[in-house]
Formats: sequence, structure tokens, C-alpha cells
Amino acid sequence: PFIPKHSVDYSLYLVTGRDLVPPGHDYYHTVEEAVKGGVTIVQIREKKCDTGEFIAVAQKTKEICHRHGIPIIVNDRIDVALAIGADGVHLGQTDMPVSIARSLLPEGSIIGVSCNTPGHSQKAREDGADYIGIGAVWGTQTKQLTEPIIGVRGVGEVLDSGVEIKAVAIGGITTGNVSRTLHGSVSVHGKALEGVAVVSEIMASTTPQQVARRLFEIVHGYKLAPRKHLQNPFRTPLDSSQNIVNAAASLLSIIRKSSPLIHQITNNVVVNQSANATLALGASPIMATAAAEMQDLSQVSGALLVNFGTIGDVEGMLEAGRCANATRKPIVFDPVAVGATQHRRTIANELMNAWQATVIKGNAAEIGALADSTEVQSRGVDSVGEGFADPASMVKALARKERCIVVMSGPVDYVSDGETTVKLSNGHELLGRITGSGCMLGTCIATFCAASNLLDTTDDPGPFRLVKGDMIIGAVGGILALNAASEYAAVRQDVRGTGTFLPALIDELYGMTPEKLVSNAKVELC
Ligand code: 3NM
Ligand code: MG
Repeated sequence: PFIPKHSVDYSLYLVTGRDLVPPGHDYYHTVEEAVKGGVTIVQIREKKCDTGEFIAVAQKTKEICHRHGIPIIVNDRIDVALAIGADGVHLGQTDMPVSIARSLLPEGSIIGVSCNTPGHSQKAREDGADYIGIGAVWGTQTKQLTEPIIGVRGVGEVLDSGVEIKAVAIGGITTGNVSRTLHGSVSVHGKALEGVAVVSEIMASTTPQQVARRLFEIVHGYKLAPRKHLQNPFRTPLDSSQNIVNAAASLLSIIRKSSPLIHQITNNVVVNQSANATLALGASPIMATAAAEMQDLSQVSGALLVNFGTIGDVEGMLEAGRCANATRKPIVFDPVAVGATQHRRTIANELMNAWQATVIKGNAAEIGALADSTEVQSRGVDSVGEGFADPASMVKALARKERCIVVMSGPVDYVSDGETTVKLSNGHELLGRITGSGCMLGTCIATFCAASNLLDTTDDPGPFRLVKGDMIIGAVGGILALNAASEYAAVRQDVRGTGTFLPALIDELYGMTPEKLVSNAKVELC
């Protein structure tokens, strides 16, 4: 083989499809343009033509690739790979076994295997494959699929079983979802993709070079800084709790000054109180649920809250999140009672496949369910208390897995971005005695995250950053606000029980100041 195996770059893997090339465009020109745009490896895939034609097309494609210093892989056909001196082969689950292909091919040949399940990737690793192609991650028109679409979370599971093998995802990947694909496709052990494989996005394009360049930039940017979708280059140093508290408290002034629109899809138990909490903080609520209006709303809103307490319009939730990611608005996801029913687990999975949450907020039972923890059994909406031997590590691990901020609320609240973990111990016990205080917490966090996003005035934050501001600061701000308000409300003369506590809580959010937030804060770095 022309390219040494160890130096192969899987960042942008083009799989060919001659039949997809648009009328008036030439296949070889498309491949060459794509390579110039940044394709790092090509697989020639011909499902319909005779062997003679396959060899002729593969030979010419190889010349283009090698002229540009990148490897060429042949789909399925060992004979064609041998005939043209390809750098390797790509094998499907029903193609020749890896060991036989290995014995027939020259030493140093690259062998890739298509994988759809953790079992496939485990076997590919045992068989000594060099890389795996995991798919289909999204729906695709290019190939008649014989296995289910697995979504980004499914890719994460397949990655987990093939730990040492390089992996790309394939199936329906476009410039629009590549960022989501990379961010979402991560195993619990933190293994990520080496790159993405595309067919139609490049082959069917009339501007293959531009499309390839765009894809490459996103993949490359992501690989340089896999968690960068959360990172503000001007971010607050997170090395002292006082820094964090001060930065979080100052966001309240931004909220009051800019009055961001907070788009909330929430459950019908709490719509009214959540909207009032938003107004009390100085922001504007809009409680819209129809999918058809999400695109327009995402243009004008400052943040999105998706709380699926009474799971209504899932289409609206899916579309709202997609639009929020596209317009770089923070998304707070509140997976109410996610562990309680299979339906909720399925919908949570579907939502998290479709978009990248900025903050996931839940009580111990919900966070435990998302983390697949057996330590805490979900009991519907009622949290069972902290419940974890080491809550800080659990929250941090989930933040790493989901690549977002995770907030676990309870008598003590934990917040982590996967690196920094903060513990907040203020708040009043009455919060746990009224309905919807957790939902209001989601609202407060979304409001503070909107302010943090506004604070960052970077014009073009690059294709891989999904939000602009410092979201851990936003999350801490939202928690501090509700906790401090509860403490002030609980000691008021006019509060005689849970019924009078709720309006008092709204009053105290209304009367909140940055100074009060700072003075009530009990924040520690874990
Ligand atoms: N293999 P597009 S999906 C060739 O799931 C191929 O293994 C798949 O084409 C798998 O980028 C696929 O146009 C087609 O969606 C991908
Ligand atoms: Mg095959």
C-alpha cells in the first residue's frame, strides 16, 4: 500500500457513488474537487457495475487520491483492491471475513468493517480490523438499509465495544448535522469518532469542494477541542467559587437590561408559574409548542427550555431543539421522571439524538436514570434524595458522557461541565413541598444561560460552537436565584405554608438583586 496505515487520517472519509453525481458534472472531477476541499480518505463503492468497469473506475480514482497523497479503499471486492493496488478494503457484515481478507491482501493493508451493533464492533476489534464504520447514524436515501438506524447515542454504544479501533460514523451525515453527530457520538468511556463518512452530501453536490471544506473544518475544529461547543474563549476562570458566584450574579443585571425571550415547552402543571418566574427575573416567557413556529421563534429567543413533564408535542420538542442548535441558543433539557416509564426513556433518547442539550437538569432519580445508575430507582416525579455515594463524580461523569452541563437538584445541588464541579448548599426546604419548583429551576437556568449567551459578543464563534456564553455560570446563576428567593420567601411574615410560599417565591425572584445572590450563595468547588 501507498499510504502507511498508522498515518491514515479518517477525519473526512468520502464513499463514492457515481450515480449521485448531478447532471452536467463529471464523477472524477467531483472526486478531485472533494479531495482538494479536504477529504482525507476515499472508499470506492460500486454496487452495480461489472468487474472490468469497476477496475477501470477504481484505477482512475486511485490516481486522483494518490496524486493528493490520500489512501483509497475498495468496498467489498478484494480482487479489485488487488488489481489496482489499493490501500485497503472495506467489508460489510456479510462480506468476506477479516482474517481471510487479511491473508489475501498485501501486508499493511487497511481493513475496515461496517458495524451496527456493539457485538459487531467487538468482533471487528477481535478480528483485527483497522477501523470501523458505524451506521447508519441518520436516515439515508443512498443505501437500502438492512439494519436499524441507530442515532448518535447508538453510535456511542457501538464505540464503547470497539475501544481501541478508530471509528467513523456513516449514514445521512450533512454539513447541518455533522457537529451534532460528532458531539453526540460518544461512549460512556469518552471514546469519540475519528471522523465522518459521507456519500451524497459530497457526491450529489454541485460544489463538492466547498462542501468538503465545510465538513472538514467542522470535523477538524471538533477534534482540536471536543468540548468547545461549551467554551467561551473569554470564559470566567473557574478556579475559585467566588469568581463563579460573582460572574453568575452579574448575569442578573444582563437579564434585567436585555429582557431575553425565554422559549419554554413545559408541562401543563407548571406553565403559569414558570412564565411568572421568568417575568419576575426580568425576562420574557413564551410558552409555544407547535413545530411549525419553532424556526421563527429560535431567531428571536434567547434560550429554549424543554421540559417533558406531560409529554405533549414531541415533534415540537424535536424541532425546537434543532432550531435552537442551528441558531446557537442554549437548550435546557428537563427530563421529568425519565426513569419512570419506558415511553419517557424512549422520548428522552429521541430528543437527545436530535439535538445537543446545553444543560440537562434533573433531580437525583432523573439524573440517575440518564446515567443508567442503579443506585437510585426512579419513583416518578418525586426525587428520592441525593441517594448517591459520590454525587459529584456521578454528575461529572454524566456531563462528560452527554457533553453538556449537568445539574442535579436536591437539598444540595451539583453542577458540572465534566471538568469543573460545583456544589451549592443554599435553598429552603419548602421548595421541595410545592409542585413545579424543579421546573421553575429549569426556567431560571434557561434565563441565566440566555444572559450568558448575550454577554458573549463573538460574531462568528466557528462552526462547532453550539452556544457562545459560559453555560456553567448560567446554570449556577439560575440555581442561586431560585435558592436565594426561597430563603427570603420562607422567612416572610405573610408566608404561612406552601400555598402562600409560591407567590412569595415569585415576589422574591422579582426583588432579587446580584448582591442578594452573592450574600446568600453557599458554593464550593468539588
Ligand atoms: N453504509 P449518505 S449508510 C454506504 O449504515 C453506507 O453502513 C451505511 O450515504 C451503513 O452519506 C451508507 O449519502 C450510505 O447518507 C451513506
Ligand atoms: Mg458490502
